[in-house]
Amino acid sequence: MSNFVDECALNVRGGDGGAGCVSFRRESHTPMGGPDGGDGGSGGDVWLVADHNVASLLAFRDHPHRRAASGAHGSGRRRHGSSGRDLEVPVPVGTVVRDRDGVVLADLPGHGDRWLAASGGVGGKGNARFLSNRRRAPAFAEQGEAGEERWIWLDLKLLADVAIIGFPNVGKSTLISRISAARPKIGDYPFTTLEPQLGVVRLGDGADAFEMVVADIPGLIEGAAEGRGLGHRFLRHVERARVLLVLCDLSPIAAAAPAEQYRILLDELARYQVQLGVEALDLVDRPRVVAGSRADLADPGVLDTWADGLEVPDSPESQAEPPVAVSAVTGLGVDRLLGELRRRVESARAEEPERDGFVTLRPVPEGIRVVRHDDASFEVLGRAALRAVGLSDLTQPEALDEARRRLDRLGVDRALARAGARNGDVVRIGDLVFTYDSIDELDVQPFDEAPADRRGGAS
Ligand SMILES: Nc1nc2c(ncn2[C@@H]2O[C@H](COP(=O)(O)OP(=O)(O)OP(=O)(O)O)[C@@H](O)[C@H]2O)c(=O)[nH]1
Ligand SMILES: [Mg+2]
Repeated sequence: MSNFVDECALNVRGGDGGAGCVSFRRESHTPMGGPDGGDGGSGGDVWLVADHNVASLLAFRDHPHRRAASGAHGSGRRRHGSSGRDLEVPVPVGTVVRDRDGVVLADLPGHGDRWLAASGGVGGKGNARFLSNRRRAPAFAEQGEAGEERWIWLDLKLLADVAIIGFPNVGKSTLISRISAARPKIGDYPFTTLEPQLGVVRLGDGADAFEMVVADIPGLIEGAAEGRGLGHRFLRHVERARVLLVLCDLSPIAAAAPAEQYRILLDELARYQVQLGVEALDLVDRPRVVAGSRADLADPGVLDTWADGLEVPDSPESQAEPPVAVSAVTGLGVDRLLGELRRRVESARAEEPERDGFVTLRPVPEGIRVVRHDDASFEVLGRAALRAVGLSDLTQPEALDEARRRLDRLGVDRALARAGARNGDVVRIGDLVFTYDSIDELDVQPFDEAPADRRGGAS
């Protein structure tokens, strides 16, 4: 099985918050001391971090779950539980994150870019926090909030300065192995390269030093759009290249004349662009450099004339320099080609807008949401609502009183009414189940309008 994985699903889960503690001070001279239960620690967050040492999404193929550590529970004497450690998940540079519906949540194009994939739960408050004038001995604490959990879909689109495209067997891999430290497999047969390879090309030194990342993409053939050859599977890795290097085989054994190869390759790029239906994608207008490969094998006549035939309708003026004939074996033309690529990459980089705010983010809304189930029961969803009822012992009148007040503050009553709940309907919030009219009866209404005699709760 291939070791290059460019799509995967990942399940991320933040650590759970630790529970708050119920405890009362005990000292020899104060047998019935005040509450001193400490808070639970918060759970760790899960972060995706772009890392140029990670080449593909392989690590997630067989192990798609990542979970951060949970917070520790609080304990007596107001000792707070420690927080769970954050988990940093390294992903390749160029990873795009989507949700179930394909909506882009984040894009991590630079080494070190970070995105919060799942937040840890908040730790519960200990009973010491619930001490008030009217509540002298709170015998409940808050539970820790569960960590956020979700599936996300990762999609790798390599970020290269230059992507080499060409027919199979034209010498793409031989070229990248000549100009960089990359060592892809080279073979005298089509489709030797089955997955994209990146190589770093270093030019000049001192103040003139320059680096560019070049991608060797599996060969393309006519009809790739209809799935021939390796199809369009790898063109996604061309999408974000700054410059395209179109390599046409000049050798007598080439599958087609150089100009014909060029035409077919551009045609495939155009079809790919149409298939994606993304107008913003400008593959056909992307700066490109055309080069002839295996020039040492070419007939002298071909060498003189091959570039004349590169007339392509609607072609942009991006091909200002005459195409270069190169041989990756003898080195002919390679320096000139690299100089040309460098110029193009430098000007493409210079034209790019400064990156600020590299990720697009759609945070999960904090509020509450009411859904109506098929059995006519209602469920209140949302972190805030779950947190409101996350108390250690809801059979306690005091705890229930606290939960009620919190739900009221969140506007749960109004939200239920708006959703069409009527007296007698069953409502669920996390583990708490009650009937709608009982909310009213239990006095969930704006706090300051509550009758004074009920305000004191059960104490
Ligand atoms: N004489 C000569 N042979 C070359 C040159 N470049 C590549 N070759 C040979 O051409 C064959 C194909 O080379 P590759 O680099 O594997 O070609 P490729 O374009 O990567 O092929 P795929 O990965 O199959 O798409 C190999 O036998 C190479 O040795 C060259 O400049 N001159
Ligand atoms: Mg190859």
